[in-house]
Amino acid sequence: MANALRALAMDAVEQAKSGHPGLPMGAADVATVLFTRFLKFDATDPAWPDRDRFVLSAGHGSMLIYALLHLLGYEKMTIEEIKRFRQLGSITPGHPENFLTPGVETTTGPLGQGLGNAVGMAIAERHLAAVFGPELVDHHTYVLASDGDLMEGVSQEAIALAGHLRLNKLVVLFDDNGISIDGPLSLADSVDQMKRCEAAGWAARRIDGHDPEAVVAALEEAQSCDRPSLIACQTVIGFGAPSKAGTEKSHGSPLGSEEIKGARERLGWAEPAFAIPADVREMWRSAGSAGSAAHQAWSDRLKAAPAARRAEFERRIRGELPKDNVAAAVRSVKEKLAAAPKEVATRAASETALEALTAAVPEMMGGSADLTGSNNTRPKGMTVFSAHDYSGRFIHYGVREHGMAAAMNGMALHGGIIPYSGTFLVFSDYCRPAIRLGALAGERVIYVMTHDSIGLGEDGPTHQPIEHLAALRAMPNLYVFRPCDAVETIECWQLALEHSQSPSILALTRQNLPQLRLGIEKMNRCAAGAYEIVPAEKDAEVSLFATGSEVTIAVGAAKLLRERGIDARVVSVPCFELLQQRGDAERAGIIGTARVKVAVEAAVRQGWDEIIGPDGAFVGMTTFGASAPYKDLYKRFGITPENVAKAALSKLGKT
Ligand SMILES: Cc1ncc(C[n+]2csc(CCOP(=O)(O)OP(=O)(O)O)c2C)c(N)n1
Repeated sequence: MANALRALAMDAVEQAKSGHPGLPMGAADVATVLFTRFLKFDATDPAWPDRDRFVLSAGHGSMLIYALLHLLGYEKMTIEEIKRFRQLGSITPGHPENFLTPGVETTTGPLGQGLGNAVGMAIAERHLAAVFGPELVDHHTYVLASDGDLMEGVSQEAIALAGHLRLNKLVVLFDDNGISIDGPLSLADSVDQMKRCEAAGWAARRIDGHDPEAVVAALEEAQSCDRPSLIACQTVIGFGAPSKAGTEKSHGSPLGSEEIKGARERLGWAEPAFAIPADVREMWRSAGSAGSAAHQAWSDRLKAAPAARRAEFERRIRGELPKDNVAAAVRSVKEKLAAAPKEVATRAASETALEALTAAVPEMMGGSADLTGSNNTRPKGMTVFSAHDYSGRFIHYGVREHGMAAAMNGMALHGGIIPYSGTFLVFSDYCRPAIRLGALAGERVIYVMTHDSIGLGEDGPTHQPIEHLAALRAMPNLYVFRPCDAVETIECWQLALEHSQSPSILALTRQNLPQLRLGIEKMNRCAAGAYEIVPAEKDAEVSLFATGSEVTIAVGAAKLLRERGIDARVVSVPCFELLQQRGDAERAGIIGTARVKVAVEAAVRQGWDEIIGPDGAFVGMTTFGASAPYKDLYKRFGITPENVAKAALSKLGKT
């Protein structure tokens, strides 16, 4: 059965003239034992909520999972798809993509991310089991990780977090082949991975990854372990290839026809390319349907569950918001703000928003990378998710931004959870690889990123984001929100929750801001991405555009211009991406036709030209910031109402 995986991997890579045969050939025995003896799944329903999750963290070995899905009888994974490996429009892309291929749990390729995702999946499983009971949620998360996965820094964060939380249903099969692209691992690494995991509170053992009985014994032990498990499976990369096995030459390129011929002889595999003997196919197929009884038993338990619990479970798994609850929560926050306007930092406004929203949306799970008090992400009464209480909804991720972001992707992918968490905006750099994969894979993950400009003040330039808004706005399928006051904050939160196929970032201030939106407005004005927050008196000569804390500055500038007899309007731009999605006419209407356009944002200009044009004036940052009280910094860098007014006047030729 394992040789069938090897043959398909060799043949598909050869046909595509690119790909990685080494890992699938080396890990074939381990994967065969896992999928035929342990993994709980049903090939006829890849989305069954209580299936075990399998994460191929070493995504370059994608042919392993495609061959498995094909042989197990996943309907969409036909032999034609295997033959179209890496071709346009196939469901067999170079690296696995969960949104393309039923049976693929997560998008992997950037090493280490899959392991981080798996920790999030294991968190989601424990939490949902605590909430809905083991009769509805009780499954394992298995990972196949390579040397590269374990060398990446994010793996340390993921391993430490999993050990601390005692995620005992997480099992990592380490493809311990001692080879990476440059050659033997000894060129670059001498870490004892077992000791590393043990130090983090895991169980670890080493086995011969080509001995099926050893794999069985290790997996049995892992299943009853009270800690996460690492099974270091010693394997030979490219197993079976006569001259390339055990070397980096089998890692990432086709073996070539001679080598494949030799491998077929060594493995005793007489079939032509892409052919599987009927008896082997039959054995794989029966493994593929073995889970149907467990699936049926689970469906019966779900049917027998009290109606309300069942409905709630199904709603959460569908990823459907309790819309009325959300609307009522947003309304109540807005009503309170209308009755008693608040001058608060948007991070504090976000806490108020979260108090209402997390009460209305029980699937929201919060957290922070050790900045809970600064990010304001833990609403009153939200209990902590810990090894002692998995029903808690707040995760202390520790100082592990990357691991946190990767885990949140896994929680969202698992289903039934809407993860959000916090750090400083400047540390979005530490999360970026995971944010990118979340955006690519279309996951609803919400980042509260506070201390969003020089407005954070005294902590200085290391902590002051400058290029981050532009860099994040450059990423496809990511919504970057920068609300200007408490009302915009609750509106942006609502939008982030409603975008079920995209991650969102809320960039929030440390410093207090006045409430600009007064009175009661039912409409979510931020939904347009930008809107006129201060209209022109008659005919605007100047349009001022701003986001977040700088909207107040723009409003001040508009006032100064009026004192000079110049009619100016102010447009708040809480979300570039939503503005871009408007139709041309609507967008043009929002941007307006004033002769002069000026934008103000305490960040770099990049990206603003699409609103103000190359002739527009920009007041913002061109250098790193500095350490000082924030009011001094705004003056030092010239981000003031006076300077904005001056920039407009200069464009009008009225200095
Ligand atoms: C973050 C990241 N860096 C670099 C790569 C490119 N890359 C792909 S596989 C690999 C290492 C291969 O070694 P190993 O992980 O041991 O896999 P094996 O050779 O055993 O298949 C590298 C550097 C990547 N996919 N992700």
